[in-house]
Amino acid sequence: MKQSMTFIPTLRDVPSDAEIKSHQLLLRAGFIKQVASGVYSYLPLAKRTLDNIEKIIREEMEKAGAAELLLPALQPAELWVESGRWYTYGDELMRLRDRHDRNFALGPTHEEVITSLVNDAIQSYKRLPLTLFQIQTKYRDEKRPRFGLLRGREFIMKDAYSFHTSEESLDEVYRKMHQAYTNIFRRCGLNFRSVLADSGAIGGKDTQEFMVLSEIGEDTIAFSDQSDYAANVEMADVRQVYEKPDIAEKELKKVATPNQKTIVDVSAFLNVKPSEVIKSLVMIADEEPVMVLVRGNHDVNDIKVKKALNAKIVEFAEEEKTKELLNCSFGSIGPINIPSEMKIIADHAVGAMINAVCGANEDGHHYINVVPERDFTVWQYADLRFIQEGDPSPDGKGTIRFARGIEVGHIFKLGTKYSEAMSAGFLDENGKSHPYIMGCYGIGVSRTLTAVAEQFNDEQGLIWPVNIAPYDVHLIAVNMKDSEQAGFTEALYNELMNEYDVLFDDRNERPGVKFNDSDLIGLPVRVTVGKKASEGIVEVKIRKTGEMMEVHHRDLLATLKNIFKELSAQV
Ligand code: 9G3
Repeated sequence: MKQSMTFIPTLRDVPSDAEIKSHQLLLRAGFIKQVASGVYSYLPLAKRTLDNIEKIIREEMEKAGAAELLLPALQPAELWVESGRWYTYGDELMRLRDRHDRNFALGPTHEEVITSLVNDAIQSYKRLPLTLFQIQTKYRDEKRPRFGLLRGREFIMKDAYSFHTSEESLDEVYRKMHQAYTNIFRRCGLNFRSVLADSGAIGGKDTQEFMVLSEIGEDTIAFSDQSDYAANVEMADVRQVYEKPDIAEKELKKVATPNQKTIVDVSAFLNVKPSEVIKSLVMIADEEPVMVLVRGNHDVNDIKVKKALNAKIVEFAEEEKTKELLNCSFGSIGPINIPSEMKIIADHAVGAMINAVCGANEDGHHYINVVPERDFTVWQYADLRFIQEGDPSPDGKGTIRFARGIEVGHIFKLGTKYSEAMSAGFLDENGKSHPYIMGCYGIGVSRTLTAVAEQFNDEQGLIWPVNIAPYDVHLIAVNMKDSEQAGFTEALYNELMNEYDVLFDDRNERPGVKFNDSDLIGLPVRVTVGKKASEGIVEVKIRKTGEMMEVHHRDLLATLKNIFKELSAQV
């Protein structure tokens, strides 16, 4: 493609509203253009890059036995009413009415559509398992779209859905999908980890997220420094054995702690460590108030509280609710002498505390020398805290470290959540009907593009991995006005095109502009035709390493072959 023919509106300045490197560079390199908050145009370079990512995805989906289809973005509300999600999803679900005033949603995901489609067509167990996928635009009205394509309101997702008669069959497809995702992200050149995750609102049990390690990632990953254990921090189990200190129990005492609210204040005021203070919170679990206790140096993990209580909804109580229940403010809450209907659940670490401090449910007062099970009774001990850096890894190997990650993929064992909600299922060999057992598997395709841009760039611009770069070679004529150079480059262009995707910068621009744009766009290899054209010599530059070499054009194809062989071997 000649650059004078295509559309690559590069920018010299960094757009002010772009906070992260990938967003800045994709805008400056003329890959994307914002149309509205969280809504972007993919310009020719981004479109080609997306196509390359999608090509890899299709190949791996094919290998995993998934058949591609394309579902509508425009989804009738009836399907969402049937699954019950029309009323549970709020502003994030983009809704509209057609000319007959019928309700529709712009699809944020397609469980309803695909389950209804399969149910209408597949009744017999003989037709299962079945795995279908699409690559399609999704719509989610994010409250705070940001970071360019990373969190957009319109984005491209590959979403796959599998239908099974048994858990074993689901396990097999789930494993194949995990392998397919591993292949996809490796072939895209990404540095990623698959981590244990929380299935969130959509339910189901095992789920794993594929995280691209990045400082600007929205998720925190807890991983072991001596094994392949990795989990979204919300999900990481804490498997720590706490030893009760071998000290005598002291007599419980109430002390004045005027204006001491936080754990730090109270522990400083009473001259104890935060880990010797019991942090008490009131949470509302399915409308019931529950007192939750963790050590002062730990944090309550609400996902774990929800699991421990087997509750549907768990929220932190507002301060006025706490005042209503315990007649005190947040800083003075404690488990001693609370209303009998309020259960106490505590993290395992609390069970090993002796002579601890806790709130006295009286503003400005705390108890000291508190002993659990002497001064208050815990209804249930459980793992209720967030894992912390330095904790032992739950698999017993090594120590936990944290990293930030960008979620680019997420695979779920859904079970029968949707098929039951939508009475969708199959008849077994005895003609008995069962709900489908399902899995679903997503990849953020446009998010993957931006994650690659985030991981691979330098001061000069983007550095595209060889498998997904929009073009292989950037061919640059330094001076198109010099007829010998122009002619030589045209000939080279026609020769290279047979072997590579070539972007030919044939513009009448100053050399500096051409080289800056080339470094910004970040194609794997640049071939420059300059003063030595008369000797048949061109300059070859490898974008990733900056390595430059002069090559006679008769050796050029062989040189490029070696370079691309080397770049591909590094994937
Ligand atoms: C909604 C809205 C936003 C949503 C959902 C529904 C996320 C929703 C979870 C999933 C699960 C999987 C298939 C591909 C892989 C991910 N945000 N999710 O269900 F109505 Cl507004 O999408 N779906």
